[in-house]
Amino acid sequence: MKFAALYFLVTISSTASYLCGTKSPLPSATTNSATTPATTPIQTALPATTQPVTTPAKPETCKPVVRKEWRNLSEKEQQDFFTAINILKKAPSLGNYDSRYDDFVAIHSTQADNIHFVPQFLPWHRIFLRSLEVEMQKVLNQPEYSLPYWNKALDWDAPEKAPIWGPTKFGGNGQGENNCVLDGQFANWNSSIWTFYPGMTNTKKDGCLQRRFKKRNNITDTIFEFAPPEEIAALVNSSNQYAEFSTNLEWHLTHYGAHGGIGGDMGHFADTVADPIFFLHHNDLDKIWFDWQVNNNISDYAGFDARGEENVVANVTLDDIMEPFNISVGAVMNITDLCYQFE
Ligand SMILES: [Cu+2]
Repeated sequence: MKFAALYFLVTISSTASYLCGTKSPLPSATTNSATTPATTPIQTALPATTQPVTTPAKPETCKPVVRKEWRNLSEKEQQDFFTAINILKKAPSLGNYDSRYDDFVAIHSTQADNIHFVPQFLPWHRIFLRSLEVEMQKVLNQPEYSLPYWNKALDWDAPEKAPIWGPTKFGGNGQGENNCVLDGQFANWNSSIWTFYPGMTNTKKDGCLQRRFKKRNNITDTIFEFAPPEEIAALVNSSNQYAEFSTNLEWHLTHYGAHGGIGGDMGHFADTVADPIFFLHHNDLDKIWFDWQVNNNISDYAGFDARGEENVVANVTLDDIMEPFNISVGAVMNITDLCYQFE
């Protein structure tokens, strides 16, 4: 837990039709109690909880949606993002949570210890983003809708100046004692936090959506630098082995810098999904992984379990099932199989 807390914070200063299948009927909403496989002591320590996932549909041929960088979206496409997220925030949970959006927060929070510092980091976040994208398509009634990404490297030296922020977009820094987000399209969101991470309190905390920008040069409302484009290029070329690349990416400034730099909910290891900027940030990471896959090996999968004191080689295969989506790692290696591509 100490390790996890360090993950985002210390570093700077220093199921649904996830697959193809536009013709298939909407998946029926089901809940199932999490049956996290008890393969490690850490996993067994996770409390059982309601997992509000939708049933995966069977793959069919599909026309991939095209994910675009935020600033390449039209005004309407940007607004579609906010509309969909706010519909989900008002829609009822499929589990015991505050809203359909909060189901996603809870899924990540519940799985937090199974999906970080391990090879599943990248594939799990990929299917997680895809499951949100499918929900957004449904609520917008736009099968062609695609989840945007934020190319953070374009804003690396002054991330607070990125066009995603502002009173008609994501809003800005949190205000007041509790760092509540008071402007933008998520202004005054209630952001209930569940912490299922072992060692943290397993209770819900009602509060606001929080941001607490990590200042650059001690200037108010700035965000500490992200990684510039040449460092992203170096990251993509840092290794031709998935095991190494995945670790490099997870520990790279382009990952932790956005979590810790935006801070507040984003800086929280388990509950980071409470801030919708999470999805644009992780979609950027998904694209970086995809770029690596194209340059190297689309189905390379291996790696280390870095959750303990020492890195150990993890015994993983493409057949491993990702909870609670009940889908194999191998099924998400090629993004075309998940029915999306990047522009
Ligand atoms: Cu995560």
